[in-house]
Amino acid sequence: MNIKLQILKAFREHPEEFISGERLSELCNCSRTAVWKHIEELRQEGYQFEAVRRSGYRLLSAPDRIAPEEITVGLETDVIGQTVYTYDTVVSTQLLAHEAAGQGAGEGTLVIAEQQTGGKGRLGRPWHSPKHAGIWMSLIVKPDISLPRAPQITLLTAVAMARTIKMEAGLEADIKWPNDILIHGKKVCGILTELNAESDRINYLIIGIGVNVNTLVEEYPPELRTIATSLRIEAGRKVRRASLIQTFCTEFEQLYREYLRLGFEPIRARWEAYSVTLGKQLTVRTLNETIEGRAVGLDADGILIVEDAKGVQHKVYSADIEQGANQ
Ligand code: BT5
Repeated sequence: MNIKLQILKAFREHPEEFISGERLSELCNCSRTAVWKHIEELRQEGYQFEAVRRSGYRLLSAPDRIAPEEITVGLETDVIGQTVYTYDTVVSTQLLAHEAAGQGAGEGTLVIAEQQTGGKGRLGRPWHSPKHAGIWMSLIVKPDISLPRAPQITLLTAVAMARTIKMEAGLEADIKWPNDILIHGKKVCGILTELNAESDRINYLIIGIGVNVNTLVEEYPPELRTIATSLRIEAGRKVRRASLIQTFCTEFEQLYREYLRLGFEPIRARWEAYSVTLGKQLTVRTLNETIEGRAVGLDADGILIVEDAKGVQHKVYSADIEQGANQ
């Protein structure tokens, strides 16, 4: 661990406390001059310290930066998010994550950017990813599951994010099948799961997650203003992106472990509790057909079951849905 990381770790482990220069130099195994130099560098990066003679330094505030040290220091996971690649401006974190996975990046690796110029949704739709406003990240996972089970990972991710939003912003989020997280009916987060597989085995999955964190209404293009929202708009305050990412990693890891041990059933029950799709009258548009019917549940594999007016049940693997009222 480099000196800067060790200094930040020391402050994270002793929040509110003064730590002397001498103690820091012992903890980091470096000279007091080196400590001073790194504290000055951290100040340049936006960290604020109070320095008091004889007492030492105290961390007052950290910038809302997407930097590896902000995410890995204090991260309470074993695997998820322990390796992080951060970028300023990229086309899409999905492309970089595919590249990283192809070069052997391990399970739990996160690729995050401050801005995407070609952020993408499903079916090549654009994903608006303005600078510093949100979390645009791709998570690499390598579950030992068969190909048809891949969509379950999207549902699991949505549950982890809904829980995270409650913990970090105090907001109740709803999940609209399959990949939208909504607050008061507007989209705050979208998930795009892509995979690399051979015959029936998955090599890796790239879970792309976009969260509108601190975006203001006027920062959305006109066509998104009525359908998109952000945590800041809903909570009436800014939300720290780095801690949201940390909480997400913890929640995801916990659910993912449970899923690998016990299968989809416990995830399904949780997903259903957040769902605003079940029980609704839907128009379902797949690549081949349009079905009108009511969402009656997820089957054991996580596939949406839609019952039409004749009582015929349809399995919906992948589609866009329009939701009506409860029936
Ligand atoms: C999604 O697609 O919701 C998946 C979005 C995944 C984005 C992440 S960000 C990190 C990673 N890197 C990427 O390049 N992508 C992933 P879909 O269900 O197809 O929704 C796309 C639709 O949502 C668009 O057609 C717009 O109507 C709307 N939309 C675009 N940007 C939005 C935003 N920032 N907030 C809310 N809605 C948005």
